[in-house]
Amino acid sequence: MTTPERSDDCLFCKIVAGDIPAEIVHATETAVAFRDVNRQAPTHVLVVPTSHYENAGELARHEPATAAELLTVAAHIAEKEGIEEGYRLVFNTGSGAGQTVWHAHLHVLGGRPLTWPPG
Ligand code: DGP
Repeated sequence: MTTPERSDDCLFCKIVAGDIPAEIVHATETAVAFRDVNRQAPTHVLVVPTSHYENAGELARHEPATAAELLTVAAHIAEKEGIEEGYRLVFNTGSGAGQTVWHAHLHVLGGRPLTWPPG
């Protein structure tokens, strides 16, 4: 169920390709960061690989360097947004954890107090 190429019915592949508009905040060769439409914090950015894997585990197994790149981009976003003092990185993995889009993505959340445990 994982193909590195673009999946034609994948929302985030379409955003990466520019076929669906999104507020892109950063892009590298292997990752694209854009604002989440369903914002859960003043800063809520999604960092996605340009290649298509359905979750973070599959991405890490097939492209560990790209998985690491998502973290590097996330740290850059945190600095750019001025939230380095406290931000949260989340990979919802599987429907039981609330994953709704089946293209690996890292949530970068910050700009408000973040409680623990999460819901
Ligand atoms: P998750 O629940 O972890 O699979 O997160 C998917 C996120 O994707 C969710 O927070 C809302 C966001 N999202 C869904 N559709 C769109 C869209 O068309 N554009 C953008 N920018 N974000 C979207």
